[in-house]
Amino acid sequence: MKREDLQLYFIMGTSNVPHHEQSIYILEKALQAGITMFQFREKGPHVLTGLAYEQFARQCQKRCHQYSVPFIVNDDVELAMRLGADGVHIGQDDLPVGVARKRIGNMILGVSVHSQDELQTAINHQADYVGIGPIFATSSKSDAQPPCGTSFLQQARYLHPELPIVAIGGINCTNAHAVFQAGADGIAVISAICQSEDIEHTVSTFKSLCRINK
Ligand code: 3NM
Repeated sequence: MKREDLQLYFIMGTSNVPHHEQSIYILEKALQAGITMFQFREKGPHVLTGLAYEQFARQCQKRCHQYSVPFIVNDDVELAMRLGADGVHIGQDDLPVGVARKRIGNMILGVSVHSQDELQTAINHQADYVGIGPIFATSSKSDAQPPCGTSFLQQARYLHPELPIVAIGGINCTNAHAVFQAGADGIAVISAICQSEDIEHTVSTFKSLCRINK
């Protein structure tokens, strides 16, 4: 994985859009506009299951391949293996980092961390990147922790200058600069893109903020 792949990391599942049929259209628009990584995250109320779940994942993966954008699966290691995904992202409530690393071999492994201990464990098991958040308040994750601001992000960057870090949670075009200034390589967003009225404009604004701060 290239560190630059984290620059604009789009996360989506069917519950993040008003109508399921819009999901692929939104992903397509976001890919055209220049997102650099994608995470398939089918969580929340009324999620797809069984065959529909897997078919939707495959549709997303196919679009990502067309744009050479890494396709990452949230949490579901078995699905990631079946599909031959580019990687897996796990949180602290999912399977342990060491177990995930063993199962997926050298696929990309991303881990959400909220403390120095969690960060060190992720590094010890060769996480390819870590996610830090929620930086700001978010309504896209019902069990999100309270917003943590940028101080842990800054600390992580200071202690690990070479570690790929993506910031997440409540990030939009207005506050993204603070996150880049704090040392993030990129931002991970759901609602900023899913609820955007002009995805092309949103994506280009985020990407220009990222360049300014490099
Ligand atoms: N994980 P939005 S916050 C999926 O803190 C996710 O680990 C978080 O959505 C974490 O960009 C979050 O709409 C939701 O705030 C991000």
